[in-house]
Amino acid sequence: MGLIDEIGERLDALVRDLESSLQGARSDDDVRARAARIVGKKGELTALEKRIREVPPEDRRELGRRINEAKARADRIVEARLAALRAEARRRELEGPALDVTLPGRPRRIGSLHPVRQCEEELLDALQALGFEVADGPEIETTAFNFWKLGFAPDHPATCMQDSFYLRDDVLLRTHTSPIQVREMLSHPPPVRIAAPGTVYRRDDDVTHSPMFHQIEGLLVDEDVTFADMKGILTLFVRRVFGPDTPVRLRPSYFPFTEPSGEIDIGCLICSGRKVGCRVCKGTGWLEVGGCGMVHPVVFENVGYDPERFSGFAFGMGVDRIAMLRFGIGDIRLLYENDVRFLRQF
Ligand code: FA5
Repeated sequence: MGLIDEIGERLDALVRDLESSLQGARSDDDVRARAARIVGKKGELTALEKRIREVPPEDRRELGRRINEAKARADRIVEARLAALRAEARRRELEGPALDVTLPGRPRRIGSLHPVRQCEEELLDALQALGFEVADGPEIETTAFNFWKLGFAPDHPATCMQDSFYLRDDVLLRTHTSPIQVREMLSHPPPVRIAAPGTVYRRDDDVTHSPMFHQIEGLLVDEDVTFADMKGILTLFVRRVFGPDTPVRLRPSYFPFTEPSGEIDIGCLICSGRKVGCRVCKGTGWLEVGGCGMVHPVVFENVGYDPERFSGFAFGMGVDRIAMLRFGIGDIRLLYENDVRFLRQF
């Protein structure tokens, strides 16, 4: 018998082996594992294929044909066994106990908005009701928009490399939403009335300071806007959000981009001004919700607005802090741990 017939018989034997071996396979994986022993990369049939080099050149074509035919038969045997297993599984399912459609389904747990997002929406709703339009800007900001056009001096502590997350010397993760003021004024002539929510970043980390937190910026610019307008609108806004009788006060402060500047305080939501022993307002009766002030003429000059003709006010609030006050959360870090047991409460 020539070499070609010897290899040919071996091929036939392998295909028969495969067929009988697969009869014992009970799962798809089992079928594939058994098939791999013969037709896999390291299988016996694959090894035989390599022997094609040993036969004389005039017989190679014939051997190639026989090998391909054996492989095709092997493939058909594998497919047939897989199909038989599938049919068997279906038959068992149909013969098994009937599906009890009266069993109650598994309820899907409905998620809810994150407490920070809930507060952001409430604050924005109140501002939109007062005529502010929502605007936004990028989280990766240039030092020009984040600092210089807002009148920060290069030696201001906030501009320090240690205080902010810098990507390059002149590019950083924005430290507040105030650069949106600059972007808005550069791209729109007055009047402007925007509310801009956003994520901001600082090198902070303790129970009331997170390295990533959220602010909402407000900006209103027009002719004849006064400090009294600012106080009136802020009071309306705070009362819409925290209740109609909430006391509001403005406390002198400093921001490079507003003059005069103030902090917006509201009467303590927890002790309602009774003060004694209140841990939330630390016995002061007041809670700080953000900063505000009349837009500094330097900012108007930097964006090409005439400071003699236009005036305006801006404010910025920490949304996470407001959520903490609102829901009585003592540690800001709880807001970002994504623990569903905590989040489900709100
Ligand atoms: C500012 O960021 C000013 N841009 C706000 C402003 C806008 C003033 C427009 C005037 C006009 P300040 O650094 O105080 O200001 O931050 C504002 C609020 O952000 C704070 O009152 C506080 O509620 C919140 N905040 C600040 N740092 C953190 C922090 N690390 N984690 C959580 N909240 C913070």
